[in-house]
Amino acid sequence: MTIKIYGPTASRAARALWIVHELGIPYEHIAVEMKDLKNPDYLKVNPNGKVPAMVDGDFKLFESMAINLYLAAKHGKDGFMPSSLEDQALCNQWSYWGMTELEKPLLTILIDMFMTPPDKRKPEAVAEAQKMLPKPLAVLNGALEGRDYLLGSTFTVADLNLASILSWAKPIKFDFSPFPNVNAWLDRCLSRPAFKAARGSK
Ligand SMILES: N[C@@H](CCC(=O)N[C@@H](CS)C(=O)NCC(=O)O)C(=O)O
Repeated sequence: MTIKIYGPTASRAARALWIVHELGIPYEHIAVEMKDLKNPDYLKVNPNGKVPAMVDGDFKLFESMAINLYLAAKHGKDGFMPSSLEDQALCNQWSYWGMTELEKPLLTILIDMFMTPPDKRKPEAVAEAQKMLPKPLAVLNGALEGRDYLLGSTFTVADLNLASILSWAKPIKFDFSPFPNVNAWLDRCLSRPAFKAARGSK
């Protein structure tokens, strides 16, 4: 049965859309609008009233990273979901790390820049968010030293998940010059045809 991905392309659903393109699996995109997320019908899909959500037959899943790790485990080949327990744990590590260390400050800046009327913007909150980014980015820059991807030479779900979060650094024009390895890795990930194809979805 075709899996269903819920959520507009301009939301965290973009992550799930990227992975279905990357894996080449058939899917149905239900671009439920943000205004409809608390409707009873959608709450049956995700009781949080948030996107993305995924339905695979009778199985329902929410949380973007969990959806992607599930799809990678189910459909990944050629090392996209690595086979060793240790490497799988590293995929979890980078996925959770991106969510806890990077997502909030990036989103704070993105929302302030693009979704907040000028008179409601909060420069102090943005400055605070900017200050939170260099430390984890230095860690990531170190982890990428001498390698193309997080686990070595193969693009894995760890790269996809983390790059999907860091893709928000592009519209905010974050200055990556102190983090050249991150800059090169992010460009490498975001130049993948599947990333571009996913953005063409509704
Ligand atoms: N941790 C969740 C966050 C989900 C989330 O907050 N999604 C936003 C859209 S990007 C949403 O649905 N917002 C609607 C709301 O909070 O009411 C995930 O990664 O899936």
